[in-house]
Amino acid sequence: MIDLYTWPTPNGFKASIMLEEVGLPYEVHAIDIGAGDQFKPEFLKISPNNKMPAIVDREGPGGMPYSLFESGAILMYLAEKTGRFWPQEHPAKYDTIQWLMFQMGGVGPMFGQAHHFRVYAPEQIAYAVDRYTNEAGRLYGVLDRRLGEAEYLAGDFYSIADIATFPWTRSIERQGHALDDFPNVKRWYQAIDARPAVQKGLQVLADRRREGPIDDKSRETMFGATQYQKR
Ligand SMILES: N[C@@H](CCC(=O)N[C@@H](CS)C(=O)NCC(=O)O)C(=O)O
Repeated sequence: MIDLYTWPTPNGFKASIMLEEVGLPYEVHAIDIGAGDQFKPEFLKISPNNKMPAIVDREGPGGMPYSLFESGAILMYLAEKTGRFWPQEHPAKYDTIQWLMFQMGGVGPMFGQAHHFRVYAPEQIAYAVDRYTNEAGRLYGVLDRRLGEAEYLAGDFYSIADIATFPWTRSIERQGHALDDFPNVKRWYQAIDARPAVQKGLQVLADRRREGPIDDKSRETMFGATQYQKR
């Protein structure tokens, strides 16, 4: 049994989609990041960077409980545990890793900043909005060129690199772009969106997702004094 600590955000959906894809039993624990659950001492023990998702595998290596934070590491762990979605032979192994790292180091942080300055920031700062909207567009261009030469990011197989990237592309309008401008990304997006396990993973805590502008309490918790107090 896997304990999944999550919230309905792109990073959270990576883990819930993967758990649905591999078919491991899991129990969901909501970490309401607007309410400050990520700062609770019991959560910080498994996720010291106060971010979700995190997992605890009750039957980890050696039969002992094992906890893990960082969505990319969680995907690799679950892939290795089940032998799914991460081929171990060369070159497929590192073809997968390079696109997973591209997501973790590029797509996630840059799209996240685009969301921040376009949607969450209390004031519109033109330089920041332009910078991250442009960077998101550049990264969509990289994805589109890659998906013009390969069916999936790592090659002709669906992998943890796709599972990591897909949830972020669901919010393309929030990043200031449109799928119609990236036809190869659109083709890939529609294929992944049609997978039943993906749809089930996207249902995890979906009823708790808040649409619309962020409220002041959540903004303070995530981007104000609560986030930056010394712990
Ligand atoms: N690199 C991390 C990023 C996770 C992350 O940014 N999680 C956000 C929500 S999507 C979070 O937990 N934010 C709470 C906070 O910063 O206080 C991963 O991929 O797991």
